[in-house]
Amino acid sequence: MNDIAKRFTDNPLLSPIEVPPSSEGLEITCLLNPGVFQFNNKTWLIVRVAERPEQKDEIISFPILTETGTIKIIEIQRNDIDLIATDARVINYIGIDYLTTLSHLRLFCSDDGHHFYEPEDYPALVGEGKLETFGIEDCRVAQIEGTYYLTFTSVSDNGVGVGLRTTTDWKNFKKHGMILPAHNKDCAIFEEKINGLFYALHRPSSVDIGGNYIWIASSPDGIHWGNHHCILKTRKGLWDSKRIGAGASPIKTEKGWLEIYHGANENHQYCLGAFLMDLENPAKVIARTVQPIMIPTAEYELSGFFGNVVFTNGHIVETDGDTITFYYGASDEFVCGAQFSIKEIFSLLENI
Ligand code: MAN
Repeated sequence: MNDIAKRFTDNPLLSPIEVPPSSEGLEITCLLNPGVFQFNNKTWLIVRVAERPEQKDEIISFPILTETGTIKIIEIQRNDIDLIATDARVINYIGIDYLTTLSHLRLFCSDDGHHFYEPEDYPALVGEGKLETFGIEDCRVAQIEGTYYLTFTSVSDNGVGVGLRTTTDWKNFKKHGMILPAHNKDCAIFEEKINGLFYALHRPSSVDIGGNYIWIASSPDGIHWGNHHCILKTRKGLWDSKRIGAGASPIKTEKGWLEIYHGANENHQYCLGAFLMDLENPAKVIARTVQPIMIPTAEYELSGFFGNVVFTNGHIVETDGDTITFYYGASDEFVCGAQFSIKEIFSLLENI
């Protein structure tokens, strides 16, 4: 492999075919982009489960949630002149954008970090209300002073924003609504306060002026965010030329806060890179990798629901202080695992 990720030999760890759908009439199309945390001496994944009805030749069909939480199936003839369906992930019909699948979040746990199963009595998290009718996606988990903060993408016809729920036991959740409004996603909260404040990376997008850049914000309570700064931009001609977004919570090292992020180019190839923020003032980026540290290369990364994608939003730092075990979505269809060495990432960081 032409990168520094050491992929698990038993990848993919989870495939859609191994898991039961949430309701009759739906099938799981993708299992992807898990948030990762440790709880009760186990490794847990909060996996994005994307579903839709079995597809027929002449009709595209997909589920959406009503405001009261029931599932409604929308069906559109493939030859309808008002349909634009060029991306597997989204369609446009009579001027309105929809997702082709509806996502919820489901918990899996493991004793060895390789074999994951769905534990009994832990609820799935589903979209709720007007701002989540197209589902919830790509959850990051930050553990701060005994509370888990779940930041995820909330999608509806109003736009794409960042939702927050908190929990201490993974059975009861407090809903804080949308903390960063549309268009915003890829929100990763730091797992430690800095000078008494919470910090988070996030990714607002601008349609015209600006771009898909990584920003930082701070907050007195983890819920209300302000003091926004744009800290990292896309780079013309490189692998991260079109859009970038934070992965999981930054990792505290002696040299600074280390963040693994995803970047996409004009061909929608998603790779991973890293950057380093100042320990005291994380709005200051000190260094960044020039080449990707992970490139879609394995068969399961190259072809699937949306091929040529590696996307991570969850990891664990092992007790050796150097190994990052991370989990990632491969081709938007499978959950996989791999490892990085922090030392090796540092050897590729270049000061900026
Ligand atoms: C976007 C999101 C992710 C997805 C990538 C690649 O960033 O929808 O969930 O994994 O695109 O398709």
